[in-house]
Amino acid sequence: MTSRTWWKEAVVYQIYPRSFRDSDGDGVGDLKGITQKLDYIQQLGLDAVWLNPVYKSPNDDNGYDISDYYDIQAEFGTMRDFDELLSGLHKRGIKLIMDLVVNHSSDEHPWFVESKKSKSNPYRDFYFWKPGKNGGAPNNWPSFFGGSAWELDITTGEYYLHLFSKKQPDLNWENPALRLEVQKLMKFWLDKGVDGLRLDVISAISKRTVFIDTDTSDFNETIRKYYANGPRLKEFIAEMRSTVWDNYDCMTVGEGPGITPENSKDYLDSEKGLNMIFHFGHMFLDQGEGGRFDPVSWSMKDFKEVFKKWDDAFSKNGWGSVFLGNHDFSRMVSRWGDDKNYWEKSSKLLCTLVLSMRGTPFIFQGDEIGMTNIELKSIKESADIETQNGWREAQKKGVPEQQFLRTVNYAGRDNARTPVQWDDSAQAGFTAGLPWMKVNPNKTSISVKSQQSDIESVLSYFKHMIALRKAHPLLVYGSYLPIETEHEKLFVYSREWDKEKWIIVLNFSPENINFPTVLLMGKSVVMISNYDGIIGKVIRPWEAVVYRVVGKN
Ligand code: TEU
Repeated sequence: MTSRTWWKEAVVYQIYPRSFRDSDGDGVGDLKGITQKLDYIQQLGLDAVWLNPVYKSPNDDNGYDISDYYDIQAEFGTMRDFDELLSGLHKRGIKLIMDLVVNHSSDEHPWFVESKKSKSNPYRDFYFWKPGKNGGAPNNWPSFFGGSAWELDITTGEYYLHLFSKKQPDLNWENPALRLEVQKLMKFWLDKGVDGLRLDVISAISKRTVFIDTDTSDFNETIRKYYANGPRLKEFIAEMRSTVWDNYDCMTVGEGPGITPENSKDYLDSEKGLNMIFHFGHMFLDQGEGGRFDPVSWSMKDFKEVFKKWDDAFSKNGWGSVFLGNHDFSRMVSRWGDDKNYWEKSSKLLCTLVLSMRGTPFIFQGDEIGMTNIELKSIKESADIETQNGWREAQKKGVPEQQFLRTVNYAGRDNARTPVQWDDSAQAGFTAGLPWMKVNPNKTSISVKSQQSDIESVLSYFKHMIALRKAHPLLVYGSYLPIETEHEKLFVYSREWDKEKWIIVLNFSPENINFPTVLLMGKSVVMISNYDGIIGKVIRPWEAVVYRVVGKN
């Protein structure tokens, strides 16, 4: 029986501060804006907040390019505002998980400013510098954000590695001096009382320093084989654990492309590893060879298989996290549900899945009210480096803007970054100024205000589902067993714990599906459902039901 801990029982709410709430009218969300909404966050019934980066940054990648790990980005506020937010969360019994980006820094960080000055600079080896080859980059590695993963710096005539944007140079973890700096900055935030760390791209911190060419055109395969899971990864994680994390009651969750069910144990050693990881198996199901902007169709068969494979991996070793959306992906109801014809039912169904699975649920801001994708009318409206660079690459291949825009409106990260819709006013109650990113016009029908007092709303359902999970450890610690059904779109699984058995039935389709009553050999009680009344012979379009089996007929 797995040991009981707060971060296994917690439901975590992800806040992308830029888009959560603006308190000073500059159009950008800020820390005070979050503090002003702490009662709302508490009323959701949450236990922790994961805060995307708020450190000083030129915002090339909206804060994932850090230029000062010890100070707050001016547009988000001050360190005093941060301390006030942390205190406000703790007063409400809510923990804070900070986003730590240490696979790379900003090119405006003093370390890099020094490093690029000369080959003999003391900070030169804080980053990876290589001479070119055959008049070009040292190898053929592509960046996540299009183009080469190497940038020539004319000062010293060498190239530096950047797996992401060229303003995000990769830090050289082979250098013990760099690792010591990372330990120091982690201690700084943990000493302030931060309760956990989400480690950005942790899978890539150990580089294969021979930097041989990738032998595949499949980007996700290149990640797995060349960027992630390097030779010293376990050693670096173990070192952070022993020098920092073990001295605090802190939770650590690792994020990173390239983590698989097979290699997840390398990240989750109970003595020397992370507490948990995000798995992306389902999040890349619709990505073809070219990655995000090369969408392919996905199947519920594969979707269910991913959850089974990952639960198997975590049941043997470690603990998982469950999410269907975050700041890097389309809104979950638009991607996995039906935001046109079954918006309310499918929003509630997806919320049921996330909160009834084994693993710590991470809910992205706005998903609790069923926020949807946004339709950009032109690429210029995108505020995401990944999309802007993707368009640059698409143009080289002659892809028409409207065609690329359709892909962006399906898969782009802007979808998740529109301002939270608090009400139906001009800027949805997000800001009194002009928002950094346009508000979704459907704020007139989808907002906190329009749902807060409606017992049938997505928001109310979300709160009920959280309360159900909090009241029943079975949903946290129970076993997970998928149940085969005749219909591919029917996702059915059981959770069992301490002689109690629940069955969760999710219809991922707009059809009525004959309900396999064989599943419920015994009597059952409906614990929650997104429809009124239960027919029992048919599972209705996008119907979600959580049954508690109460014994034989
Ligand atoms: O993302 C890393 C990652 O997992 C990528 O696959 C991610 O989905 C990204 O959108 C590229 O496709 C983390 C952060 O979550 C992301 O916001 C940052 O842009 C990235 O690292 C670089 O710090």
